[in-house]
Amino acid sequence: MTARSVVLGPDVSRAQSAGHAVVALETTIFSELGLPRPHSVRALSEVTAAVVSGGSTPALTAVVDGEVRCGLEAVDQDRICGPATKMAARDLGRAVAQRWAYGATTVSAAVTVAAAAGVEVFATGGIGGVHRNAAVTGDISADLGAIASHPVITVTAGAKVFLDLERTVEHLETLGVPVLGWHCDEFPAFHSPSSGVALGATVTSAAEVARIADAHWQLGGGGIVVACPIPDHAAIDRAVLDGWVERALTLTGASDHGGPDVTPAVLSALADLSDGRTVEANLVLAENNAVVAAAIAVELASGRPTS
Ligand code: PSU
Ligand code: MN
Repeated sequence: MTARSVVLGPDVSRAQSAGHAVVALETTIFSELGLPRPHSVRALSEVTAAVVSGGSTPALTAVVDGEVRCGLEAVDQDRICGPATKMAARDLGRAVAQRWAYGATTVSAAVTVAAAAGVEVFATGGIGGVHRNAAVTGDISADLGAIASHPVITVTAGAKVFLDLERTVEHLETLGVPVLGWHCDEFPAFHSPSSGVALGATVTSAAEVARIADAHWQLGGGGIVVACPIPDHAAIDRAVLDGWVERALTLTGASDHGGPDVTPAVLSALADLSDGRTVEANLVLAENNAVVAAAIAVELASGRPTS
C-alpha cells in the first residue's frame, strides 16, 4: 500500500508537514466490539486528549466509506463508538474494494495503516496474541505478524490475560520483534501489571525508546513493542482476575474454537463477571499507553528533519 492510498485527516496532515509528533490509534477498542457505551465515548475522548496533552496529534485509523483513513477528525463520534465490522490487516483491501461504510481497525490493521501513512508510533489497549488453546485451534492473532512487518512502535499494556502470554512473548521473539518493558522486566497482563513472563529488556525513558527504534530501523528492523504495565491504582488482583477469566472462557466456549469473535466475546463476559471493573481498568491503561506513546513520538520527531 502506498501513502497515496491512505487519506490523512487535516490535523495529521498539518502535523506531518510541520514535523510534529503523531500517534496512530486503533478503533476497534472504541467501537461496540471493544467497549460498551458510554465507556467507549469516554475512552475515545480520554485517549485522544492524552495524546494531545503529551504534545502529539492523535490519528484514529479506520475505513470510512471505502477509504482508508489516518485521522478521523471529520468523522462523528457516533460512528466511531457505534457498531463496527472488525478489520484485521488482511481485510483492508476488501473493505476498500467493497466500499465498506465503516470498518474498525484492530492492531494489525492499524499498524499497517500507520506505516503506509508514515506514522511511527501507535498506541492500543492490548495487542492480540497466542490463544491458550492455539495448539488445537491454531488461533494466533494477526497482530503479531503485522507488528513484525511494519516499522512502527506499538505501545501496549502487554496482552490480555486470557491469552497464553508466555507463548505470545515467545512468538514475538521468533518474529524478531524487540519487546521493551516500560519501567518493568515482565510482560504485563493487561488488567494486571505482572504475568511472570520475563522480558530481559527494560527501558526507562521515551528518549531511550527513540534511540533503540532509530538504531533498529537503520538496520532494516520492523516493529517494536513497548510493554507498559497498567498503573497500580487501576490494577486488578491476579487471583481474582484468573477466576473471572476461567469463567469467561467457559461461558463463551472460547476453549473450543478460534476466530475474530473470540476476543470481543471474552472481553464482554469479563466486563459482566467483574461488574465493570475490567472496563474501568481498560480505560485507565489505554489512556496511560497514549501518554507514553505521545512522549515517544515527541522524542522521535525531535530527531527528524522538518520538510
Ligand atoms: N484489547 C481490548 N479490546 C479490544 C482488542 C484488544 O481490550 O477490542 C482488539 C484489538 O483491536 C486487537 C484485537 O487488535 O482485539 C485482537 O483480536 P484477535 O484476537 O481476533 O486477533
Ligand atoms: Mn484470532
